[in-house]
Amino acid sequence: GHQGAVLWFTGLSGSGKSTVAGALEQALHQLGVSTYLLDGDNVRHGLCRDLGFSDADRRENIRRVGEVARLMVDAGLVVLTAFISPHRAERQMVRELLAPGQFIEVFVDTPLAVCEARDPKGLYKKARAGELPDFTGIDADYEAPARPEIQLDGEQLVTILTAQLLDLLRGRDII
Ligand code: GGZ
Repeated sequence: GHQGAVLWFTGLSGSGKSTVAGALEQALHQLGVSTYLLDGDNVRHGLCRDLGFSDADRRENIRRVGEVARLMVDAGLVVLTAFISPHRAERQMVRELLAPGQFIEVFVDTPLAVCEARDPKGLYKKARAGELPDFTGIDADYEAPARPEIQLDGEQLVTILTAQLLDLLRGRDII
């Protein structure tokens, strides 16, 4: 059957969260599944436009996204979120907002050196130059998930990662 759930992507900037979530969303649409993708592009310019990147602001960012995701799950959507969400406590907070089985933590595991080599927006370069303080992986921490529902090798092809996620969703009766 179909049931709502949140796929909570977490990983470094440049790890591939948004790319993989976007590809999964396309695949789900082809299967007729209703989805919504929440990411920095549609959240940090609106709902969370008052927030920056201090620990407190990141925490509030994740709290709001979690609450919105919960409302969308109640509406029956498969919600995909792509936020660094660097702290275990905040991811746990969102997990506890949802019913058991509705929170699927997706760790996009890409080594910092690979993310930094990709540097699609030049942000790592700026951070290394001291022009972007509190940058995750450089001078702000990232706490890798200890027991994510799934851990993806961020150096694999997006099509392979998408297939792994579809298998997981089928196995859990979400699609
Ligand atoms: C990390 C930052 C920072 C700092 C701006 N640290 O690669 P991007 O550009 O597109 O994704 C990053 C995004 C992170 O926002 P999130 O809402 O996902 O962060 S959190 O979950 O921690 O609240 C990056 C950009 O914003 N960015 N400054 N200092 N990433």
